[in-house]
Amino acid sequence: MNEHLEEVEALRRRFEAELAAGEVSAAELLKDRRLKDLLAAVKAKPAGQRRAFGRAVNDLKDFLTSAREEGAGPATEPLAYLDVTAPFGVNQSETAALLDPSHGSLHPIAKTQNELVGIFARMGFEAVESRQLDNEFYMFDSLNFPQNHPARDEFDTFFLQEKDADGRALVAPAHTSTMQNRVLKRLKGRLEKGLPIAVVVPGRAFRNEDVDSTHDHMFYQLEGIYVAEKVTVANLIATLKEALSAFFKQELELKIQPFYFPFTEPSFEFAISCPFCSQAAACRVCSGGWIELLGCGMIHPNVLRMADIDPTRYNGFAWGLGLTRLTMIGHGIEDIRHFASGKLEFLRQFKA
Ligand code: FA5
Repeated sequence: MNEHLEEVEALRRRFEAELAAGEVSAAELLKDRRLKDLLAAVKAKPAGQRRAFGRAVNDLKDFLTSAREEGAGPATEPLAYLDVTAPFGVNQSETAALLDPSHGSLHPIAKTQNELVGIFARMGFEAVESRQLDNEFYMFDSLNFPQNHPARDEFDTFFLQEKDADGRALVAPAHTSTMQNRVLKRLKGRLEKGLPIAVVVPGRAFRNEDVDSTHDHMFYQLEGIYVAEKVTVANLIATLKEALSAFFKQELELKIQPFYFPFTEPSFEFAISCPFCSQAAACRVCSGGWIELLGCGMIHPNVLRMADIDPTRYNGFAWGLGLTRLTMIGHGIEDIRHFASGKLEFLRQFKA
């Protein structure tokens, strides 16, 4: 046996030993530098030796190829993973180390939401859940945003690459107003029976915002929708004043400023008188005694038409209130980023 054939034999013994020890996989051995050199050397062999040498090297390669197909080498079981939804057992923990519920508490935003939904329920509003994925019809078209109108940009909307079954772009809703068309369509039968549509919609909103102490890219809103016959701006003001005074447990004043939303006409921004000071210049919560809290207005006739409601017969109002901001005001929280920080020292402050 010539010296090169001996080398092939030696290499084969090394490979067999390494595979048996489970140190390395056949796939890795196929990339072995020495094996590559031997394969490359076949052509350069003198004619008399080339056949035997070529067969030996290729046999070695075939041996590794079939070992790879059989899965030789280190065990290839999937990596152990942690099932975060399983309290015990699956994750090899001993017993269920569940914390006593008294250790936990509702998130402060959940408390604000529950409280407000309760206040509005007592005023005759039912609650409907919002969505975390929507499309551009509900985000813009159903809300009277003209095509290519700059007002679309003001909502800093996140667009997904995927489209829905009708080819419409999917969006992360930038406000809870995306629910208006659904609610109006679903409940318009009530109007014929002489009943109002009175609904609140709590939910998450997402915006491509620069995050700072008062702006997050995910925050909570509470939408309100009221439609009946002969509804006036006075009804809108009275409803919100009553609800917010009940929330802060004191009589509040409202400051009403004109604003623009494509889906309401007229549109307003409401500020509430600061519940913590009497217009003190140095109050940590307000500026000059007022806190801007929500956008609102009388529902635009086109929004009613999009839901097949006759705007010459029915009208109404809608609002979008910042639940996250309301929670900050209610608890004197100075930075919006605390809410999603997951820090226990922050959350424990709100244990009832
Ligand atoms: C709206 O979102 C309108 N959809 C409100 C509306 C509804 C008007 C129905 C008319 C009829 P605006 O962008 O102003 O409007 O947001 C409403 C409230 O959400 C703000 O007053 C504020 O309290 C809160 N908010 C807005 N952006 C953020 C943010 N980045 N972080 C935290 N809260 C925010």
